[in-house]
Amino acid sequence: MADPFYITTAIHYPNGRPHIGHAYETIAADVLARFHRQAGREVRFQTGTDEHGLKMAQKARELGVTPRELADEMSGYFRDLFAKLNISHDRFFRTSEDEHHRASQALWRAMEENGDLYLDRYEGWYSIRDEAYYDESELTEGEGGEKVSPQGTPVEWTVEESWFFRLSKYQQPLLDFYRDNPDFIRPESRRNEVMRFVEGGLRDLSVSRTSFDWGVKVPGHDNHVMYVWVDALTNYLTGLGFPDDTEAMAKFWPADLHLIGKDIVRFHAVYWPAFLMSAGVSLPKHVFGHGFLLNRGQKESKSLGNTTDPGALADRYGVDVLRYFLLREFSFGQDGSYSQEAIVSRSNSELANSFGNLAQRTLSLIFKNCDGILPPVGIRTADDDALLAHVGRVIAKDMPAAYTDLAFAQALESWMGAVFACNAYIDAQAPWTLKKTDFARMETVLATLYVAIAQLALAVEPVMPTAMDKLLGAMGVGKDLRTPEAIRSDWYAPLETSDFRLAKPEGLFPRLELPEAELS
Ligand code: ME8
Repeated sequence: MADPFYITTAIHYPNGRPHIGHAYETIAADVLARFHRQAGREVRFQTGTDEHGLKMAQKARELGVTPRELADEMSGYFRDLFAKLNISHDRFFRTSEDEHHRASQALWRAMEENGDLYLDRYEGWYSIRDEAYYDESELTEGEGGEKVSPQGTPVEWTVEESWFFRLSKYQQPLLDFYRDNPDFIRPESRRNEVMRFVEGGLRDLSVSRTSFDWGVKVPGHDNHVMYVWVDALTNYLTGLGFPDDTEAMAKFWPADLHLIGKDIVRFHAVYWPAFLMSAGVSLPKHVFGHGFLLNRGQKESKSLGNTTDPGALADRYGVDVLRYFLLREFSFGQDGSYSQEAIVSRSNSELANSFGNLAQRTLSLIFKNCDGILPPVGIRTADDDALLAHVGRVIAKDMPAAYTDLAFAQALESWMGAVFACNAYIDAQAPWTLKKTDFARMETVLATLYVAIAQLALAVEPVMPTAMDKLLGAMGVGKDLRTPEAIRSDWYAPLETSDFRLAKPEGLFPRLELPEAELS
Protein backbone atom coordinates (compact mmCIF):
# COMPACT_ATOMS: atom_id res chain seq x y z
CA MET A 1 0.00 0.00 0.00
CA ALA A 2 1.34 3.43 -0.95
CA ASP A 3 1.99 6.03 1.77
CA PRO A 4 -1.04 7.69 3.35
CA PHE A 5 -1.65 11.28 2.25
CA TYR A 6 -3.02 14.04 4.46
CA ILE A 7 -4.09 17.24 2.75
CA THR A 8 -5.80 20.28 4.26
CA THR A 9 -7.19 23.54 2.96
CA ALA A 10 -7.26 26.69 5.04
CA ILE A 11 -10.30 26.76 7.28
CA HIS A 12 -12.50 29.59 6.05
CA TYR A 13 -13.84 32.53 8.02
CA PRO A 14 -17.62 32.16 8.10
CA ASN A 15 -18.20 35.88 8.63
CA GLY A 16 -19.87 35.98 5.23
CA ARG A 17 -20.83 33.61 2.46
CA PRO A 18 -18.19 31.68 0.54
CA HIS A 19 -16.61 33.40 -2.46
CA ILE A 20 -14.77 32.19 -5.54
CA GLY A 21 -11.40 32.09 -3.72
CA HIS A 22 -12.81 29.54 -1.27
CA ALA A 23 -14.13 27.44 -4.14
CA TYR A 24 -10.81 27.68 -6.00
CA GLU A 25 -8.69 26.48 -3.10
CA THR A 26 -11.05 23.68 -2.10
CA ILE A 27 -11.46 22.40 -5.66
CA ALA A 28 -7.67 22.29 -6.09
CA ALA A 29 -7.32 20.32 -2.87
CA ASP A 30 -10.11 18.00 -3.97
CA VAL A 31 -8.36 17.29 -7.27
CA LEU A 32 -5.20 16.33 -5.39
CA ALA A 33 -7.15 14.16 -2.96
CA ARG A 34 -8.86 12.35 -5.84
CA PHE A 35 -5.62 12.02 -7.78
CA HIS A 36 -3.83 10.39 -4.84
CA ARG A 37 -6.81 8.12 -4.08
CA GLN A 38 -6.86 7.02 -7.69
CA ALA A 39 -3.18 6.12 -7.34
CA GLY A 40 -4.04 3.87 -4.39
CA ARG A 41 -3.02 6.07 -1.48
CA GLU A 42 -5.13 6.28 1.66
CA VAL A 43 -6.12 9.93 1.68
CA ARG A 44 -7.34 12.13 4.49
CA PHE A 45 -8.73 15.45 3.28
CA GLN A 46 -9.85 18.13 5.72
CA THR A 47 -11.51 21.49 5.22
CA GLY A 48 -13.84 23.55 7.37
CA THR A 49 -14.56 26.87 9.05
CA ASP A 50 -12.50 29.10 11.36
CA GLU A 51 -15.11 30.44 13.72
CA HIS A 52 -13.37 32.37 16.49
CA GLY A 53 -11.72 35.77 16.65
CA LEU A 54 -12.51 39.43 16.77
CA LYS A 55 -13.65 39.56 13.16
CA MET A 56 -16.41 37.01 13.86
CA ALA A 57 -17.34 38.67 17.16
CA GLN A 58 -17.63 42.10 15.51
CA LYS A 59 -19.60 40.85 12.53
CA ALA A 60 -22.06 39.08 14.83
CA ARG A 61 -22.51 42.24 16.90
CA GLU A 62 -23.13 44.23 13.72
CA LEU A 63 -25.86 41.77 12.68
CA GLY A 64 -27.38 41.56 16.17
CA VAL A 65 -26.77 37.80 16.53
CA THR A 66 -24.41 35.77 18.69
CA PRO A 67 -21.10 34.67 17.16
CA ARG A 68 -22.29 31.08 17.42
CA GLU A 69 -25.49 31.84 15.52
CA LEU A 70 -23.46 33.58 12.84
CA ALA A 71 -21.00 30.68 12.64
CA ASP A 72 -23.79 28.07 12.51
CA GLU A 73 -25.56 29.81 9.67
CA MET A 74 -22.53 30.72 7.58
CA SER A 75 -20.70 27.46 8.13
CA GLY A 76 -23.76 25.79 6.61
CA TYR A 77 -23.28 27.76 3.38
CA PHE A 78 -19.70 26.51 3.10
CA ARG A 79 -20.81 22.95 3.72
CA ASP A 80 -23.56 23.25 1.10
CA LEU A 81 -21.22 24.80 -1.43
CA PHE A 82 -18.67 22.02 -1.00
CA ALA A 83 -21.38 19.40 -1.46
CA LYS A 84 -22.49 21.14 -4.65
CA LEU A 85 -18.90 21.37 -5.96
CA ASN A 86 -18.45 17.64 -5.39
CA ILE A 87 -15.71 18.09 -2.81
CA SER A 88 -14.69 14.71 -1.38
CA HIS A 89 -13.41 15.82 2.03
CA ASP A 90 -13.30 13.26 4.82
CA ARG A 91 -13.86 15.85 7.48
CA PHE A 92 -15.56 19.25 7.60
CA PHE A 93 -14.02 20.88 10.62
CA ARG A 94 -15.54 23.59 12.82
CA THR A 95 -13.29 25.25 15.38
CA SER A 96 -16.22 25.83 17.75
CA GLU A 97 -16.43 22.05 18.39
CA ASP A 98 -15.61 21.04 21.99
CA GLU A 99 -12.85 18.61 21.09
CA HIS A 100 -11.07 21.44 19.31
CA HIS A 101 -10.98 23.52 22.49
CA ARG A 102 -9.40 20.60 24.29
CA ALA A 103 -6.78 20.09 21.55
CA SER A 104 -5.86 23.79 21.39
CA GLN A 105 -5.44 23.87 25.16
CA ALA A 106 -3.22 20.79 25.00
CA LEU A 107 -0.97 22.46 22.41
CA TRP A 108 -0.92 25.60 24.56
CA ARG A 109 0.12 23.64 27.64
CA ALA A 110 2.89 21.90 25.73
CA MET A 111 4.27 25.29 24.61
CA GLU A 112 3.93 26.61 28.16
CA GLU A 113 5.76 23.60 29.62
CA ASN A 114 8.56 24.31 27.20
CA GLY A 115 8.89 27.79 28.69
CA ASP A 116 7.69 29.58 25.55
CA LEU A 117 4.68 31.49 26.91
CA TYR A 118 4.78 34.48 29.25
CA LEU A 119 2.36 37.17 30.40
CA ASP A 120 3.06 40.80 29.44
CA ARG A 121 1.38 43.85 27.96
CA TYR A 122 0.69 44.18 24.25
CA GLU A 123 0.97 47.54 22.57
CA GLY A 124 0.93 47.56 18.81
CA TRP A 125 -0.90 47.59 15.48
CA TYR A 126 -3.62 45.02 14.86
CA SER A 127 -5.66 44.43 11.71
CA ILE A 128 -9.04 42.90 12.50
CA ARG A 129 -9.64 42.04 8.86
CA ASP A 130 -6.43 40.01 8.65
CA GLU A 131 -6.56 38.97 12.34
CA ALA A 132 -2.87 39.84 12.37
CA TYR A 133 -0.36 41.98 14.22
CA TYR A 134 2.00 44.14 12.21
CA ASP A 135 5.23 45.86 12.90
CA GLU A 136 5.29 49.64 12.48
CA SER A 137 7.88 49.18 9.72
CA GLU A 138 5.50 46.99 7.68
CA LEU A 139 2.72 49.57 7.53
CA THR A 140 2.09 51.87 4.59
CA GLU A 141 -0.20 54.82 3.99
CA GLY A 142 -3.74 54.24 2.77
CA GLU A 143 -5.64 56.50 0.35
CA GLY A 144 -6.78 58.82 3.13
CA GLY A 145 -3.30 58.98 4.68
CA GLU A 146 -4.21 56.46 7.39
CA LYS A 147 -1.94 53.56 8.29
CA VAL A 148 -2.72 50.27 6.53
CA SER A 149 -1.28 46.75 6.70
CA PRO A 150 0.78 45.20 3.88
CA GLN A 151 -2.54 43.66 2.71
CA GLY A 152 -4.05 47.16 2.53
CA THR A 153 -6.40 46.63 5.48
CA PRO A 154 -6.96 49.14 8.33
CA VAL A 155 -4.95 48.68 11.53
CA GLU A 156 -5.75 49.78 15.08
CA TRP A 157 -3.41 50.68 17.91
CA THR A 158 -4.13 48.08 20.57
CA VAL A 159 -3.06 48.01 24.20
CA GLU A 160 -3.90 45.11 26.51
CA GLU A 161 -2.54 42.46 28.84
CA SER A 162 -1.55 39.49 26.74
CA TRP A 163 0.24 36.20 26.71
CA PHE A 164 3.26 36.12 24.45
CA PHE A 165 4.86 33.29 22.52
CA ARG A 166 8.67 33.37 22.33
CA LEU A 167 8.78 33.48 18.55
CA SER A 168 12.16 35.25 18.64
CA LYS A 169 13.71 32.06 20.02
CA TYR A 170 12.73 30.20 16.83
CA GLN A 171 14.39 32.45 14.28
CA GLN A 172 17.45 30.26 13.80
CA PRO A 173 15.65 26.90 14.12
CA LEU A 174 13.21 28.07 11.43
CA LEU A 175 15.97 29.23 9.10
CA ASP A 176 17.74 25.90 9.60
CA PHE A 177 14.53 24.08 8.86
CA TYR A 178 13.91 26.02 5.60
CA ARG A 179 17.50 25.34 4.56
CA ASP A 180 17.19 21.61 5.22
CA ASN A 181 13.74 21.39 3.60
CA PRO A 182 13.96 23.55 0.50
CA ASP A 183 10.54 22.53 -0.75
CA PHE A 184 8.71 23.14 2.54
CA ILE A 185 7.34 26.45 1.24
CA ARG A 186 6.19 26.69 -2.34
CA PRO A 187 6.18 28.33 -4.79
CA GLU A 188 9.75 29.63 -4.68
CA SER A 189 8.68 33.30 -4.60
CA ARG A 190 6.75 32.73 -1.34
CA ARG A 191 9.68 30.87 0.15
CA ASN A 192 11.91 33.83 -0.56
CA GLU A 193 9.42 36.23 1.05
CA VAL A 194 9.23 34.10 4.18
CA MET A 195 13.00 33.72 4.43
CA ARG A 196 13.47 37.48 4.13
CA PHE A 197 10.86 38.06 6.83
CA VAL A 198 12.48 35.60 9.24
CA GLU A 199 16.01 36.78 8.48
CA GLY A 200 14.84 40.30 9.38
CA GLY A 201 14.34 39.12 12.98
CA LEU A 202 11.28 37.78 14.79
CA ARG A 203 9.50 39.54 17.62
CA ASP A 204 7.60 37.59 20.26
CA LEU A 205 3.98 37.14 19.28
CA SER A 206 0.95 38.25 21.27
CA VAL A 207 -1.17 35.10 21.56
CA SER A 208 -4.12 35.98 23.78
CA ARG A 209 -6.80 38.65 24.04
CA THR A 210 -8.90 39.96 26.93
CA SER A 211 -11.19 42.41 25.11
CA PHE A 212 -13.68 39.73 23.99
CA ASP A 213 -14.47 36.15 24.92
CA TRP A 214 -15.39 34.40 21.66
CA GLY A 215 -12.58 31.88 21.46
CA VAL A 216 -10.71 29.11 23.22
CA LYS A 217 -9.95 29.93 26.85
CA VAL A 218 -6.33 30.07 27.92
CA PRO A 219 -5.83 27.21 30.41
CA GLY A 220 -5.82 28.56 33.96
CA HIS A 221 -6.59 32.14 32.82
CA ASP A 222 -10.28 32.31 31.98
CA ASN A 223 -10.22 36.04 31.23
CA HIS A 224 -7.96 35.39 28.20
CA VAL A 225 -8.97 33.79 24.93
CA MET A 226 -6.32 32.49 22.56
CA TYR A 227 -5.36 34.57 19.56
CA VAL A 228 -7.53 33.12 16.80
CA TRP A 229 -4.57 31.92 14.72
CA VAL A 230 -3.31 29.71 17.56
CA ASP A 231 -6.51 27.74 17.67
CA ALA A 232 -7.12 27.98 13.89
CA LEU A 233 -3.82 26.33 13.00
CA THR A 234 -4.39 23.63 15.61
CA ASN A 235 -7.37 22.40 13.56
CA TYR A 236 -4.96 20.40 11.43
CA LEU A 237 -4.12 18.33 14.52
CA THR A 238 -7.55 18.20 16.12
CA GLY A 239 -8.96 16.63 12.98
CA LEU A 240 -6.69 13.64 13.62
CA GLY A 241 -7.68 13.29 17.28
CA PHE A 242 -4.78 15.21 18.87
CA PRO A 243 -3.74 15.25 21.72
CA ASP A 244 -4.60 11.61 22.27
CA ASP A 245 -2.28 9.12 20.77
CA THR A 246 -4.69 8.15 18.03
CA GLU A 247 -4.30 5.84 15.08
CA ALA A 248 -5.11 8.74 12.76
CA MET A 249 -2.27 10.85 14.20
CA ALA A 250 0.15 7.98 13.76
CA LYS A 251 -0.98 7.38 10.21
CA PHE A 252 -1.47 10.88 8.81
CA TRP A 253 0.71 13.29 10.79
CA PRO A 254 2.84 15.11 9.72
CA ALA A 255 0.51 16.49 7.05
CA ASP A 256 1.72 16.11 3.49
CA LEU A 257 0.32 19.42 2.36
CA HIS A 258 -1.32 22.53 3.77
CA LEU A 259 -2.89 24.17 0.74
CA ILE A 260 -3.54 27.85 1.41
CA GLY A 261 -3.65 31.26 -0.25
CA LYS A 262 -0.64 33.55 -0.57
CA ASP A 263 -1.92 35.99 2.08
CA ILE A 264 -1.61 33.49 4.92
CA VAL A 265 1.73 31.90 4.14
CA ARG A 266 3.40 33.66 7.08
CA PHE A 267 1.03 32.00 9.55
CA HIS A 268 1.64 28.55 8.09
CA ALA A 269 5.33 28.79 7.36
CA VAL A 270 6.54 30.80 10.38
CA TYR A 271 4.12 30.72 13.31
CA TRP A 272 2.81 27.19 12.83
CA PRO A 273 6.19 25.43 12.59
CA ALA A 274 7.42 27.50 15.57
CA PHE A 275 4.39 26.44 17.67
CA LEU A 276 4.94 22.83 16.69
CA MET A 277 8.67 22.91 17.43
CA SER A 278 7.86 24.37 20.83
CA ALA A 279 5.23 21.72 21.54
CA GLY A 280 7.47 18.90 20.33
CA VAL A 281 5.19 17.91 17.45
CA SER A 282 6.72 17.13 14.05
CA LEU A 283 6.33 19.67 11.25
CA PRO A 284 4.15 19.41 8.14
CA LYS A 285 5.94 18.44 4.94
CA HIS A 286 4.72 21.13 2.55
CA VAL A 287 2.94 24.46 2.54
CA PHE A 288 1.77 25.76 -0.83
CA GLY A 289 0.53 29.35 -1.17
CA HIS A 290 -1.65 29.62 -4.28
CA GLY A 291 -2.43 32.86 -6.09
CA PHE A 292 -5.55 35.00 -5.78
CA LEU A 293 -8.44 35.08 -8.19
CA LEU A 294 -9.47 38.48 -9.36
CA ASN A 295 -12.87 39.26 -10.82
CA ARG A 296 -12.11 41.07 -14.07
CA GLY A 297 -8.90 42.27 -12.52
CA GLN A 298 -10.44 43.27 -9.15
CA LYS A 299 -9.88 41.55 -5.81
CA GLU A 300 -13.00 39.82 -4.53
CA SER A 301 -13.46 39.77 -0.81
CA LYS A 302 -16.25 39.58 1.69
CA SER A 303 -15.08 42.80 3.27
CA LEU A 304 -15.16 44.66 -0.05
CA GLY A 305 -18.57 43.20 -0.96
CA ASN A 306 -17.85 42.44 -4.65
CA THR A 307 -18.15 38.69 -4.40
CA THR A 308 -19.61 36.24 -6.92
CA ASP A 309 -21.51 33.26 -5.57
CA PRO A 310 -19.49 30.25 -6.80
CA GLY A 311 -22.58 28.05 -6.35
CA ALA A 312 -24.44 30.22 -8.88
CA LEU A 313 -21.57 29.85 -11.36
CA ALA A 314 -21.68 26.08 -10.89
CA ASP A 315 -25.46 26.07 -11.46
CA ARG A 316 -25.13 28.15 -14.57
CA TYR A 317 -22.18 26.48 -16.27
CA GLY A 318 -21.94 23.07 -14.60
CA VAL A 319 -19.82 21.88 -11.68
CA ASP A 320 -17.29 20.03 -13.82
CA VAL A 321 -16.94 22.95 -16.20
CA LEU A 322 -16.24 25.32 -13.31
CA ARG A 323 -13.71 22.92 -11.78
CA TYR A 324 -11.96 22.47 -15.12
CA PHE A 325 -11.94 26.17 -15.87
CA LEU A 326 -10.47 27.21 -12.51
CA LEU A 327 -7.57 24.81 -12.74
CA ARG A 328 -6.94 25.12 -16.47
CA GLU A 329 -7.05 28.88 -16.79
CA PHE A 330 -4.50 30.01 -14.19
CA SER A 331 -1.01 29.10 -13.15
CA PHE A 332 -1.66 27.86 -9.62
CA GLY A 333 0.96 29.87 -7.76
CA GLN A 334 0.04 33.11 -9.46
CA ASP A 335 -2.91 35.49 -9.41
CA GLY A 336 -5.45 35.20 -12.19
CA SER A 337 -8.28 37.29 -13.50
CA TYR A 338 -11.48 35.50 -14.43
CA SER A 339 -14.67 36.43 -16.21
CA GLN A 340 -17.77 34.58 -17.33
CA GLU A 341 -16.73 35.04 -20.98
CA ALA A 342 -13.54 33.15 -20.20
CA ILE A 343 -15.50 30.26 -18.63
CA VAL A 344 -17.80 30.01 -21.65
CA SER A 345 -15.03 30.23 -24.21
CA ARG A 346 -12.75 27.72 -22.45
CA SER A 347 -15.58 25.25 -22.01
CA ASN A 348 -16.83 25.54 -25.57
CA SER A 349 -13.45 25.26 -27.24
CA GLU A 350 -11.89 22.54 -25.07
CA LEU A 351 -14.69 20.59 -23.45
CA ALA A 352 -17.56 20.77 -25.94
CA ASN A 353 -15.67 21.07 -29.25
CA SER A 354 -12.53 19.10 -28.47
CA PHE A 355 -12.98 16.34 -25.91
CA GLY A 356 -16.78 16.13 -25.97
CA ASN A 357 -16.87 16.04 -29.73
CA LEU A 358 -14.11 13.42 -29.91
CA ALA A 359 -16.02 11.10 -27.57
CA GLN A 360 -19.33 11.79 -29.29
CA ARG A 361 -17.97 11.14 -32.80
CA THR A 362 -16.19 7.94 -31.81
CA LEU A 363 -18.98 6.42 -29.77
CA SER A 364 -21.65 7.41 -32.31
CA LEU A 365 -19.72 5.73 -35.13
CA ILE A 366 -19.50 2.53 -33.10
CA PHE A 367 -23.15 2.78 -32.13
CA LYS A 368 -24.32 3.31 -35.71
CA ASN A 369 -21.89 1.26 -37.77
CA CYS A 370 -21.21 -1.62 -35.41
CA ASP A 371 -24.61 -1.82 -33.66
CA GLY A 372 -22.94 -0.81 -30.39
CA ILE A 373 -20.69 -3.89 -30.45
CA LEU A 374 -17.09 -2.90 -29.75
CA PRO A 375 -15.09 -3.41 -32.94
CA PRO A 376 -12.18 -5.89 -33.05
CA VAL A 377 -8.61 -4.69 -33.44
CA GLY A 378 -7.11 -5.76 -36.75
CA ILE A 379 -3.63 -4.86 -37.92
CA ARG A 380 -2.27 -1.81 -36.12
CA THR A 381 -0.40 0.80 -38.15
CA ALA A 382 2.37 3.16 -37.08
CA ASP A 383 -0.24 5.93 -36.78
CA ASP A 384 -2.23 3.89 -34.25
CA ASP A 385 0.90 3.11 -32.25
CA ALA A 386 2.01 6.75 -32.31
CA LEU A 387 -1.35 7.93 -31.00
CA LEU A 388 -1.42 5.38 -28.19
CA ALA A 389 2.18 6.20 -27.31
CA HIS A 390 1.35 9.91 -27.09
CA VAL A 391 -1.70 9.29 -24.90
CA GLY A 392 0.24 6.78 -22.81
CA ARG A 393 3.02 9.28 -22.13
CA VAL A 394 0.52 11.96 -21.13
CA ILE A 395 -1.47 9.79 -18.76
CA ALA A 396 1.43 7.84 -17.26
CA LYS A 397 4.10 10.55 -17.02
CA ASP A 398 3.20 14.13 -17.85
CA MET A 399 -0.10 14.41 -16.00
CA PRO A 400 0.91 12.58 -12.80
CA ALA A 401 4.12 14.62 -12.60
CA ALA A 402 2.20 17.86 -13.08
CA TYR A 403 -0.55 16.96 -10.57
CA THR A 404 2.10 15.98 -8.01
CA ASP A 405 3.74 19.34 -8.56
CA LEU A 406 0.41 21.22 -8.23
CA ALA A 407 0.88 22.40 -11.81
CA PHE A 408 -2.78 21.87 -12.69
CA ALA A 409 -2.78 24.09 -15.76
CA GLN A 410 0.17 22.15 -17.12
CA ALA A 411 -1.51 18.79 -16.41
CA LEU A 412 -4.59 19.94 -18.32
CA GLU A 413 -2.55 21.42 -21.12
CA SER A 414 -0.85 18.12 -21.78
CA TRP A 415 -4.27 16.44 -21.56
CA MET A 416 -5.59 18.86 -24.17
CA GLY A 417 -2.53 18.15 -26.33
CA ALA A 418 -3.44 14.47 -26.34
CA VAL A 419 -7.08 15.29 -27.13
CA PHE A 420 -5.91 17.36 -30.11
CA ALA A 421 -3.77 14.44 -31.25
CA CYS A 422 -6.85 12.18 -31.12
CA ASN A 423 -8.88 14.70 -33.12
CA ALA A 424 -6.11 15.04 -35.70
CA TYR A 425 -5.98 11.23 -35.93
CA ILE A 426 -9.72 10.81 -36.44
CA ASP A 427 -9.71 13.52 -39.14
CA ALA A 428 -6.73 11.96 -40.91
CA GLN A 429 -8.05 8.39 -40.70
CA ALA A 430 -11.61 9.45 -41.60
CA PRO A 431 -13.40 6.34 -40.30
CA TRP A 432 -16.66 7.60 -41.87
CA THR A 433 -14.99 7.09 -45.31
CA LEU A 434 -13.30 3.83 -44.33
CA LYS A 435 -16.74 2.50 -43.53
CA LYS A 436 -17.30 2.14 -47.28
CA THR A 437 -13.75 1.38 -48.42
CA ASP A 438 -12.12 -0.70 -45.66
CA PHE A 439 -14.47 -1.76 -42.87
CA ALA A 440 -11.77 -3.69 -40.96
CA ARG A 441 -9.50 -0.64 -40.92
CA MET A 442 -12.40 1.49 -39.64
CA GLU A 443 -12.85 -1.00 -36.82
CA THR A 444 -9.20 -0.76 -35.82
CA VAL A 445 -9.29 3.04 -35.89
CA LEU A 446 -12.39 3.17 -33.69
CA ALA A 447 -10.97 0.60 -31.28
CA THR A 448 -7.75 2.62 -31.00
CA LEU A 449 -9.71 5.76 -30.21
CA TYR A 450 -11.86 3.89 -27.70
CA VAL A 451 -8.82 2.96 -25.64
CA ALA A 452 -7.34 6.47 -25.91
CA ILE A 453 -10.60 8.13 -24.84
CA ALA A 454 -11.02 5.88 -21.80
CA GLN A 455 -7.44 6.58 -20.73
CA LEU A 456 -7.89 10.33 -21.14
CA ALA A 457 -11.19 10.23 -19.25
CA LEU A 458 -9.60 8.51 -16.27
CA ALA A 459 -6.64 10.88 -16.22
CA VAL A 460 -8.96 13.88 -15.98
CA GLU A 461 -11.48 12.28 -13.62
CA PRO A 462 -9.98 14.02 -10.54
CA VAL A 463 -10.87 17.36 -12.17
CA MET A 464 -14.26 16.42 -13.68
CA PRO A 465 -15.47 13.47 -11.61
CA THR A 466 -19.15 13.49 -12.62
CA ALA A 467 -18.76 13.77 -16.38
CA MET A 468 -15.90 11.27 -16.52
CA ASP A 469 -17.69 8.77 -14.31
CA LYS A 470 -20.66 9.01 -16.65
CA LEU A 471 -18.48 8.57 -19.75
CA LEU A 472 -16.46 5.66 -18.37
CA GLY A 473 -19.66 4.03 -17.17
CA ALA A 474 -21.25 4.39 -20.61
CA MET A 475 -18.10 2.89 -22.16
CA GLY A 476 -18.28 -0.18 -19.92
CA VAL A 477 -15.06 0.68 -18.09
CA GLY A 478 -15.84 -0.74 -14.64
CA LYS A 479 -14.59 0.66 -11.34
CA ASP A 480 -11.93 -2.06 -11.15
CA LEU A 481 -10.31 -0.62 -14.28
CA ARG A 482 -10.17 2.90 -12.93
CA THR A 483 -6.62 2.92 -11.65
CA PRO A 484 -3.57 4.22 -13.52
CA GLU A 485 -2.22 0.68 -13.96
CA ALA A 486 -5.46 -1.07 -14.88
CA ILE A 487 -6.42 1.46 -17.55
CA ARG A 488 -3.06 0.88 -19.25
CA SER A 489 -3.50 -2.88 -19.19
CA ASP A 490 -5.13 -4.82 -22.01
CA TRP A 491 -8.76 -4.43 -20.94
CA TYR A 492 -10.15 -3.75 -24.39
CA ALA A 493 -10.01 -7.29 -25.75
CA PRO A 494 -11.96 -8.80 -22.82
CA LEU A 495 -14.54 -5.99 -23.01
CA GLU A 496 -14.85 -6.38 -26.77
CA THR A 497 -15.58 -10.10 -26.50
CA SER A 498 -17.94 -9.67 -23.54
CA ASP A 499 -21.64 -9.04 -24.03
CA PHE A 500 -21.21 -5.30 -23.39
CA ARG A 501 -23.18 -3.10 -25.83
CA LEU A 502 -22.73 0.60 -26.22
CA ALA A 503 -25.97 2.56 -25.74
CA LYS A 504 -26.77 5.61 -27.85
CA PRO A 505 -24.15 8.14 -26.67
CA GLU A 506 -25.24 11.29 -24.90
CA GLY A 507 -23.39 14.59 -25.21
CA LEU A 508 -21.03 15.29 -22.30
CA PHE A 509 -20.67 19.05 -22.43
CA PRO A 510 -23.36 21.23 -23.98
CA ARG A 511 -22.25 24.36 -25.84
CA LEU A 512 -22.57 27.24 -23.40
CA GLU A 513 -23.85 30.71 -24.01
CA LEU A 514 -23.26 33.83 -22.01
CA PRO A 515 -26.39 35.15 -20.26
CA GLU A 516 -27.65 38.44 -21.78
CA ALA A 517 -26.71 40.38 -18.66
CA GLU A 518 -23.08 39.36 -19.00
CA LEU A 519 -22.68 40.45 -22.62
CA SER A 520 -20.61 43.59 -22.69
O1 ME8 B 1 -7.60 33.27 5.95
N1 ME8 B 1 -8.52 33.96 -4.41
O2 ME8 B 1 -9.77 32.50 6.04
P1 ME8 B 1 -10.41 33.19 4.74
C1 ME8 B 1 -7.98 32.80 -3.98
N2 ME8 B 1 -9.45 31.63 8.46
N3 ME8 B 1 -7.95 32.43 -2.69
C2 ME8 B 1 -8.47 33.26 -1.80
C3 ME8 B 1 -9.06 34.50 -2.15
C4 ME8 B 1 -9.06 34.84 -3.55
N4 ME8 B 1 -9.59 35.96 -4.01
N5 ME8 B 1 -9.49 35.09 -1.03
C5 ME8 B 1 -9.19 34.26 0.00
C6 ME8 B 1 -8.50 32.68 6.51
N6 ME8 B 1 -8.57 33.17 -0.47
C7 ME8 B 1 -8.23 31.95 7.82
C8 ME8 B 1 -7.40 30.72 7.54
S1 ME8 B 1 -6.18 28.45 8.31
C9 ME8 B 1 -5.69 27.77 9.76
C10 ME8 B 1 -7.06 29.90 8.76
C11 ME8 B 1 -8.07 32.03 0.34
O3 ME8 B 1 -11.83 32.75 4.74
C12 ME8 B 1 -7.18 32.47 1.48
O4 ME8 B 1 -5.88 32.73 1.03
O5 ME8 B 1 -10.10 34.64 4.70
C13 ME8 B 1 -7.26 31.27 2.40
O6 ME8 B 1 -6.33 30.28 2.04
C14 ME8 B 1 -8.68 30.76 2.18
O7 ME8 B 1 -9.16 31.37 0.97
C15 ME8 B 1 -9.61 31.12 3.32
O8 ME8 B 1 -9.62 32.52 3.53
